[in-house]
Amino acid sequence: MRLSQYFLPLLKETPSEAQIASHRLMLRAGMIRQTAAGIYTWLPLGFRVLQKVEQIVREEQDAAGALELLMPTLQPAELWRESGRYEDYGEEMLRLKDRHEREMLYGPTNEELITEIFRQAVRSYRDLPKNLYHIQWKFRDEVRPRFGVMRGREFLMKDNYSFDVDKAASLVSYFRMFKAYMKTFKRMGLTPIPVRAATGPIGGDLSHEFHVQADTGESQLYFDSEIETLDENKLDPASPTVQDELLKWYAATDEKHDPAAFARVPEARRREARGIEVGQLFYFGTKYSAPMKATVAGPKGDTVAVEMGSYGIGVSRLVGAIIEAFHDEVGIIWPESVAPFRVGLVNLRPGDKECAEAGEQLYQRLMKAGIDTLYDEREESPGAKFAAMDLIGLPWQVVVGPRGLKQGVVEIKERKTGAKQELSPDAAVARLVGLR
Ligand code: 5CA
Repeated sequence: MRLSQYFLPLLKETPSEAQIASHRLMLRAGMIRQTAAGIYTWLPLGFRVLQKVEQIVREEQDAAGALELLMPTLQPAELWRESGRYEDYGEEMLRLKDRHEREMLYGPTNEELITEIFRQAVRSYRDLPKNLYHIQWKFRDEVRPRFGVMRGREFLMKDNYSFDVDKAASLVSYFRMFKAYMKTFKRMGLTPIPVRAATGPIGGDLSHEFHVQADTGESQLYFDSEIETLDENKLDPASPTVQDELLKWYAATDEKHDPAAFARVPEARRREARGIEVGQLFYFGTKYSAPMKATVAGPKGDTVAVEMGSYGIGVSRLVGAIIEAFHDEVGIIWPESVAPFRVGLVNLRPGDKECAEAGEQLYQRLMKAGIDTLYDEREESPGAKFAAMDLIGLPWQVVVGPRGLKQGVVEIKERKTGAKQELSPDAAVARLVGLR
């Protein structure tokens, strides 16, 4: 992509409404614009990151055996009356009426709708287990939308729902998601902290939240530092002791915190930190299937309400959380897996014939090698170009300038470390291809 043809409205000044780094940087780097309180437009650069995050989430869901579908954002109120949540959900639910005066709502989550889809189709335990997910916008009329996409009113969530014949099978589905979540967040460069959590309006009696540590996080965490090195590959979701294995390491939100149990963790391993909740798992048994009559014929010819769990990932929140984890005083530092482009190619003198030719050639070769490149060929001062590249945080910068070209070299800079290296254009391309 040529920067002169791109849509990248950078801000020089720090917007006064932004209180945390990720919100500030997303506005300054031209990733988002606020449309209304807690409602954002994703500009091209931000949208590329959102799609990368979404794709990682999707791949790990698919790998765990979940099936993607797409439910609508608008739902009929009757479904929520069946579960009893239409009244319970309160002010956070955005309610509306269509032209026939039918009561509708903008979905804050989808337990009722998926239960409706399931009960229409599945009749026998032989069709279980099933695990269905979608990645769709949600709306929650939060009292205090804040911190940009971190606590929005409209936000993108991956939510899935498992259906099993009994509790034991449902817990296997739960811990399969536990594993998938660990993998998902690690692929984004994050160190997820899974903690035992309260269930809130979703309900149920077993829940874990996954957190990213950040001083600006809204949750208080208490955990054993050993949980930071938890290797999900060693967890067997089908093992009856998997729950106990996880309980070995103390990890809880403040709602579930037990100071006496925490005190038994060796002092050197006790951590108290702030966290950003990027995902949550719920096991809630028959909370929805019983009142909504989502039943199947069981193995003994009896009729059983299916056992369910639901699992959410804050896809749009993750973009903010990743920035909270990876930035410095001048800008964002994208992990490669979610970077909007891998390389920023900076032409210091696009008006100069040699620079123009060398820059164009490099750009073509990088693109041909399948390396997403943002090519800055604008007439701007070098200082402004470097500042823009550091701000938007692409993992690699390649700088073409008249002085280097005289010696047959371009400069490669790694955004994360600031380490610079002079290489011939050939070697530079080979290096960037090889690093992938
Ligand atoms: N039905 C369940 C699981 S599918 C559910 O709704 N869970 S949730 O309430 O925990 O939301 C799932 C994830 O969405 C959260 O972990 C969080 O990362 C994200 N999320 C929740 N509220 C917001 C919000 N206001 N803004 C941005 N992300 C949010």
